[in-house]
Amino acid sequence: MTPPATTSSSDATPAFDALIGLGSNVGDKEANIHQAIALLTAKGDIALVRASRLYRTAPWGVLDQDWFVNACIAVKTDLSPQDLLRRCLGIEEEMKRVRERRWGPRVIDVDVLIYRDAVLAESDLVLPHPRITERAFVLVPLAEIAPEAVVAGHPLAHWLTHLDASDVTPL
Ligand code: PH2
Ligand code: MG
Ligand code: MG
Repeated sequence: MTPPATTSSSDATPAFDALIGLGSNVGDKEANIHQAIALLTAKGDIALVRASRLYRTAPWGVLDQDWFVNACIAVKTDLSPQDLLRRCLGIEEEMKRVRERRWGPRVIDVDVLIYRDAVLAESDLVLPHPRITERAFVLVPLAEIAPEAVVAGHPLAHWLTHLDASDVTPL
């Protein structure tokens, strides 16, 4: 097993095993994010290390839908990437997510973004998540909790300088 990802000793950021992204644009968006985090950590095998603020974000990809609330969390877990993915999808199911349109409206989306140093390209799980560097709604909350995490050869803070993040604002 690879060791947990770590951040620099120059700040107080604790070590984590995985970084997870959360999004909602249906119903009580803020409550949905909080509920998903509570469900994710309820069994005791996923521990919350750090949570970003909640952000109001403009829709990306499919533009004719309501604005989103997005957040990211850092967790400690011994679950494998696949087991962690299954838990994330299980929470979406429990919260009655309906999949109609790719990138369309959803009560909750829970994505495994980074798992330790894992580089995976499985049919249902690509790590690091392939679109992190293109999406300000992911990058801004993620860089808040793990600015030195490396994606595609550069720390998140680097990618942030390449994106317009003006439509991602803390709630
Ligand atoms: N998720 C998508 C597509 N577009 N836009 C925002 N602002 N936030 C999201 O979480 C989001 C999106 C597909 O995962
Ligand atoms: Mg998803
Ligand atoms: Mg997603």
